[in-house]
Formats: sequence, C-alpha cells, structure tokens
Amino acid sequence: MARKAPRTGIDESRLRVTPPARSAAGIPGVMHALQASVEQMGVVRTAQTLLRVNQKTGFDCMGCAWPEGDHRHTAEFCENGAKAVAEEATLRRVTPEFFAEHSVAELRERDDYWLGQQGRLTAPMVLAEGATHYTPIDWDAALALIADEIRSLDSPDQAVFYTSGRTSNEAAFLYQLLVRGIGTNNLPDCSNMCHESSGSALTETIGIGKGSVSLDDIHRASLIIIAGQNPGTNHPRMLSALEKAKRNGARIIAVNPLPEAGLIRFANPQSPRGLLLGGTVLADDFLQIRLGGDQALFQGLGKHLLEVEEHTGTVFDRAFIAECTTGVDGYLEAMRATPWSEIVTATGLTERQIRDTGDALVASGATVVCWAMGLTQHKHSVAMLRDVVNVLLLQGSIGRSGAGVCPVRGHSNVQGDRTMGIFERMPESFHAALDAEFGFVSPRTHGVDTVAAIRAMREGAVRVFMGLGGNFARATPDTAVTEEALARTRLTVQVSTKLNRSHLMTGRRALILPTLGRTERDVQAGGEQRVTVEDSMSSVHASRGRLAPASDELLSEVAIIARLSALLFEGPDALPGAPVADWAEFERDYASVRRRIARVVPGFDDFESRIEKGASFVLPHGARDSRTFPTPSGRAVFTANPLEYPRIPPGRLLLQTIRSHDQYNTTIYGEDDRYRGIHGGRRVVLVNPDDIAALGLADGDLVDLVSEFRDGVERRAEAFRIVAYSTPRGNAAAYYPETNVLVPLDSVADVSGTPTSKSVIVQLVPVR
Ligand SMILES: Nc1nc2c(c(=O)[nH]1)N[C@H]1C(S)=C(S)[C@@H](COP(=O)(O)OP(=O)(O)OC[C@H]3O[C@@H](n4cnc5c(=O)[nH]c(N)nc54)[C@H](O)[C@@H]3O)O[C@H]1N2
Ligand SMILES: Nc1nc2c(c(=O)[nH]1)N[C@H]1C(S)=C(S)[C@@H](COP(=O)(O)OP(=O)(O)OC[C@H]3O[C@@H](n4cnc5c(=O)[nH]c(N)nc54)[C@H](O)[C@@H]3O)O[C@H]1N2
Ligand SMILES: [Mo]
Repeated sequence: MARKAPRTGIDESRLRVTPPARSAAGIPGVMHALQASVEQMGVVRTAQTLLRVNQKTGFDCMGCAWPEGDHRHTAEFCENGAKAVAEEATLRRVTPEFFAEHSVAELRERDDYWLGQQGRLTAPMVLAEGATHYTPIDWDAALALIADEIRSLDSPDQAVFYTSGRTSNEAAFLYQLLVRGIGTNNLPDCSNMCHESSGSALTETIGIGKGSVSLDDIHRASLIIIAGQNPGTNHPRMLSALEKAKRNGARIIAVNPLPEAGLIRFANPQSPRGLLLGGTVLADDFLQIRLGGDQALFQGLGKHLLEVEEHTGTVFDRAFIAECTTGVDGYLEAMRATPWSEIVTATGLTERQIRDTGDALVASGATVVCWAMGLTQHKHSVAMLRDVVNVLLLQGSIGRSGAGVCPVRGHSNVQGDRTMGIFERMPESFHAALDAEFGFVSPRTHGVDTVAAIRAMREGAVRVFMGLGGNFARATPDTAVTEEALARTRLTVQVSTKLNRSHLMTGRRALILPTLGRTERDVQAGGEQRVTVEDSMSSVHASRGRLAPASDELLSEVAIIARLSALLFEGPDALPGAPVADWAEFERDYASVRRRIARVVPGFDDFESRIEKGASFVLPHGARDSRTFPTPSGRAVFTANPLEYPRIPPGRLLLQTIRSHDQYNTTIYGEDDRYRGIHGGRRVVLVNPDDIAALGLADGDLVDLVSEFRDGVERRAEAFRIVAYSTPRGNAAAYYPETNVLVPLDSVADVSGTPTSKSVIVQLVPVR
C-alpha cells in the first residue's frame, strides 16, 4: 500500500478564504474523513479500523466524549472521529534513527503540524543532561531513572503528575494511587483548562459536577439551548441526537458569537434525508451574543420568567422549588434588581430577543441547556453557569425527563479520569476508601491544578514533571512562561503516542515513554485486555483495540504505571508508608484493577460483569435519578450572582481562542477550517468588518496580536491575517494553540482557576 510521505509544516502564504459553509457534515464530511484516513492508514487498515469505532465490541472513539446510543449504526463515526483514529492508527513511525537525525533544537523549529505528522513514537528515549539529541534507553532503566529522581526529593510535593483525558479508567486509577502513594495530591489535568468551571458550578448548586441528562433526554426535550459550543466540528455525533430531537418536535436555540455551521443546518450522512434533501435546519433561533455575555443572557431569562410568573402564576415549578431547593428569594431579588439596560449592553442582544427566548422557556415542558468551552473559559464562568442552573431550577428542569444540564465534555475519558480520582482535591470519602483498600494513609493536603503547577515550576519548587498523555507545553496558557517553568525542573517525563512540543520543552533531563493507543491490541500475560471509559453522560463501557501495536516496544499505560509503582512501593527500598498491592498482577490482568475500583469508587459494584459483551452501565447521579442533591443542605441551591461581563478598552478587541475543523486540541490534522471558509493556513484572526474599518485596517492585512493584562508584560503572537467575519463588534477569534502565548498565566476564572482562553484583550498591530 502506497504511503504518502509526511507533509512539511504549514506554509501560510497559501491561505485562501471563502464564504463560510451553511451546513455541517453530509457527503463532503464523509469524503474528507476517508481521504484523511487512507492517507495515513492505507485502504485496508482504514476499513478495518473505522468499522470498529464505537461498536459494542470495538474501541471507544477518542474524538470526543459524546455518548453512543443503544442502536449503533455500522459506521458510528464522524469525519473528525475518523481523523482522530487515523492520527493514532497511522503507518508513519518516529524511530530512534529519527531522533539521531534530528536534534532537539532543530525539532523546536518545527510547527505542531509537522511534529504530529511524523507518526507514532516507537521506543523509549532519554535526553541526557546537556545532550543535544534523544537516545534510546530500555524500559527498566527509564523507569529506574524516574524512581531514583522521586526518591531523591526533599518532599513529595516537588513532583507533579499531569493527566490528559484519553487515559482509561484503569490507568487513571492506578496513576492516582501511584501519586498518592508517593505522598502528594499534585494531580493537575486537562480538565483544569476545560470543564473545571462546570464542575465547580454544578457541585455547588446540584451537588454533583456532572451533567444530568441522558441521550434519551436530549431526544425528548422540548427546548434545547446550545451555548458556547461548536458541535459541527467538536462533537459531530451530537448533531444526530439534535436531529432526532428536532424530529420529535424540539425547538433549538443556538447562542454563540459565531454563526457556526453545525448549529445552523445538519446534513446527516447516516440518513437518506440528510443525503438527498440537504439536511435538517437545526437551530430555530440564533442569538449572536457578545463574548462573555451569557451570564447576562441567563439573568435576563430569569428576569423574564419572574415577570411572566408574576402575571400568570404558571411558569415556576413551585412544588419543586419549595421541596427541593434553597435560596430562591435571594436569587429573585437579585433578578429584580438587574437592569435590562445592562443585560442588553453585556449581551449585545435586544431585550426583545431575550424575551422571545424567555417565552420559548415558558412554552417548554422540558428544557436542556448544553454548553462547552464558550461558557467555561471566562473570568466569571462559574457565576455564569450558576445562573444557567438558576433558570433551569425555576421550572424544575432537573431530574425530569427531557430536561437538565448538559456540559458536553471534550476528551473521551476526561469525566472518567475525574471519577477515578484524578483531582488535586478529592473528597474525604474517596481518601478513606482508598486508604482502607490499600493499607496506607493518602495525603490530605490539596495539590496543585494546572495553573498552580506552572507557578510552582516557575518558582523552582518542582523537580519532577510527569505527563500521562497530553501536550502540557502547548495546551497551557502563557507559552513562554510555561516553557521556562518546565526548563527549571530536573526531569520531565512524557507518556505519549505521538511526538509533540512537550518532548522538546524539557527539564534538565527528559524521557519519552511510548505507549499503546486505544485502537491497538493490548496483550498481557493474562491474555488480551480491555479498558473502560465513561462518556459525557456518565455511561461506562469497555473499549478494546484490534490493530497490531505501532511497535513491539510499546508498553500500555497500565503496565508503565504498575511497573513504576513496583519500583517505588515494593522491596527493601520501598517508600515509607507505601500502599500495599500486587503490582505485577495489575499489569497481568486489568480485571484485577477493576476489582479494586469497584471497592473504592461508588457506583462500580459488579464492575466486571456489567461491561461484558459490550454492555454499558450508568453511574449514579442523585440529581438526575431521584432529585436528591448531595449539597450541604441536601437541596439544590439557587445563587445570587452579581452580573459580570468583559469590558473592552477603546481600540482593543476581545479575542477568543478556538479550534479549527482540522485539529484535535494541540494536534493539527490539516490546514483547513472548512466550515468557516479558511483554507491552507491557521494564522488568521476573525474580526467584524466594522471593527476592521474603525481600526483603520483592511481585510487581509497582516497584524501581530498583542495581549494586554494588568501585569504589564507584552505578549505577542506574530503575523496573523485579518479575515472579515460575522462576529459581534469588539469580538475577535483565532486558533489555539498558536494564541496560547497571549493568555496570561494569572488570568483565570474565579473559583475554578481555568485560564480565560475565550477572553483575551488584544491590540492588532499592523506588520509593516
Ligand atoms: N475535532 C475535534 N473534536 C474535539 C476537539 C478538537 O480539538 N477537535 N477537542 C475536544 C475537547 S478537549 C473539547 S473541550 C471540546 C471543545 O468543544 P468546543 O467548546 O465546541 O470548542 P471551541 O473550539 O473551544 O469552541 C467554543 C465555541 O464557543 C463559542 N464561544 C466562545 N466564547 C463564547 C461566549 O462567551 N459565549 C458563547 N455563547 N459562545 C462562545 C465559540 O464561538 C465556539 O463556537 O471538543 C472536543 N472535541
Ligand atoms: N488557548 C486555549 N488553550 C486551551 C484550550 C482552548 O480552547 N484555548 N482548550 C483547553 C482544553 S479544553 C483542553 S482539554 C486542553 C488539552 O490539553 P491536552 O490534553 O494536554 O492536549 P492534547 O492536544 O489533547 O494532547 C495531545 C497529545 O496526547 C498524546 N496522546 C494521544 N493519545 C494518547 C493516548 O492514548 N495515551 C497517551 N499516553 N498519550 C496520548 C499524543 O502524544 C498527543 O500529542 O487544552 C486546553 N488549552
Ligand atoms: Mo477539553
């Protein structure tokens, strides 16, 4: 099978801009998926692989965390899921010879696209102190090096252990045990940059940080509000669920600064209607809101509901409010006091538009609110999401069929990782169960999250950094600061499938530990293994890869963690107070890990039998199942939140940093953002035409983006092409990770600590 040579980096001079698409998916989507896959995997492997995505006995798609329905289509994949699979199942290889050929300094000059295109990592590699090149190292020596560095710490808190959300439940559970066994809770994860604001707001208000709806609830909803999410690109399978809801009579309202293709119209490649008729019009209404205006919108909706209730007495679910909630009076008082004028300014919408949306709520018997990064990455995101919950609580739209909160997760197992204990501040009940199971005392002092980890590294307080997946150097804010922070450590370790920039921005020494991906067969002494994952709707199921591993030298994540644990916790040199377990058995048979999970984590009883033959089970969720709210008062909590929204200084724009259609976070699949009409380049900034004129600039001009923050540091992203685009006045958009250099480390959301990636004040400085 002919294999195309990897491409070179992106040549921005080939940038071409066309009008944005009016619908998502459909035949072009499927064609693109197949083309991308064949290029990387060849024809046979493409067919073998894609037919197993999300089937009951196949592997879980790493594209996103949207659930698979009970009735799976033969091809339960989407264009971008196929691209995610192709990235992993690629036939290209990064070998020891590759590292002999390319110095680290040279690789740093390459862009993310080029690095990712080199293929799968094949052998453990070490970058010795002062060395210019990575060289091979065997697994025992690599793991011993980590163990020695950990043993030499003055305090376990000098080590930091990052996790990205692709890690299986089994690996995540063992990893947090390893880290707590060492004696720290320094467990930052990608979630800190992602849905942490959702977790914070939901835990405070409904007692559990997870979504409360099932796929059936989406299908049965009478109103679905989708705010701050671009499902056509990032959760394409969600569009099928929305189409079904629509057929059942649901009204869909999209709230977004950008008219995203997938929100407007959807051509379903799996239904003949989609193919023949040009698709379903999904959104009935589109509210083109200003960046960060959503708290004001939801306060306006609360205000409207209150006014209609005062006239008719039929809007509020009074019985639910009285029996199951607290704080309604304070909330309503605050809503009365918020002036419409401020709501209109913050949202950029008219009072009429907001009242019409309010009327849709009044008319709805069951409302679901879905959201993603557009609502979680602002300074006031937690308050914003509390106000979303307030509106739903007024009508009792929680724990009822067709209604609830739906934070749509990103990474395919990010929710499961948190369930397994990847969190710097797990509740006492978790610690107690873990201690009882493993005969040790886990540390109770809270650890660092992602931003705090970077601060600690910057201060020289961290000696060992380990990443279980992900691309810490590139996904985090304030790129220059983060890279310097990583350089202050003694050892950086990356457990990875593909080459990325985190392998190049290292501590004094560095290790690359190559691991199996989800698509690959995982054979251990105890036979062929499967792992488990939890989707966005708390459903747990098994995943089993079928492809031959990318190299004979790969170890599974479970094996890597189990072996490192054995080095640290067994024998005469065991760390004092270490957890007690048969570490080799964990590697031999992952069912032995699941037996431990079942005894430590609530909701996993009979774990093994409940995932037999492709079965799945749904974890308990008090609010959803029985309207029991595990908050301190035992009730759902209305909150009164002062209205906040971003203020944009004159001559400046508010920049949001987003994903293109051709990327998976820091992995760049290609150079197009088809739905938005951007082709052949990524260094673009989307700006309202009136702002372009007001700033004395022109469409197509080349500018530097310079961000402004109270610390007075100049942060600059160079050479971006201005593209006139439909976005509210004062708002702009550009792709991440190129723009992470602009996000100040100290600019984080209140309470959740999430970097404000959707709210960066910038100046456009012409390049002369
Ligand atoms: N193909 C693909 N799939 C992915 C990913 C990927 O990179 N590629 N990433 C995965 C991950 S980890 C995640 S978290 C999800 C991310 O999924 P999304 O959250 O959809 O991703 P973003 O590109 O960040 O898009 C944010 C959306 O919110 C809108 N928005 C921004 N600010 C505001 C605001 O203030 N108010 C409102 N109402 N809207 C706003 C933007 O215009 C955009 O439509 O996708 C997951 N799935
Ligand atoms: N400015 C800005 N910054 C953002 C965001 C934003 O919207 N704007 N979004 C944030 C969000 S939502 C997220 S989730 C983070 C993402 O942050 P991360 O999760 O850290 O980043 P990814 O790009 O998803 O990680 C990609 C790398 O993961 C490795 N990998 C892939 N599969 C596997 C596997 O199965 N096992 C192992 N061990 N490794 C694997 C590969 O080596 C690949 O290079 O970025 C955040 N950063
Ligand atoms: Mo994410």
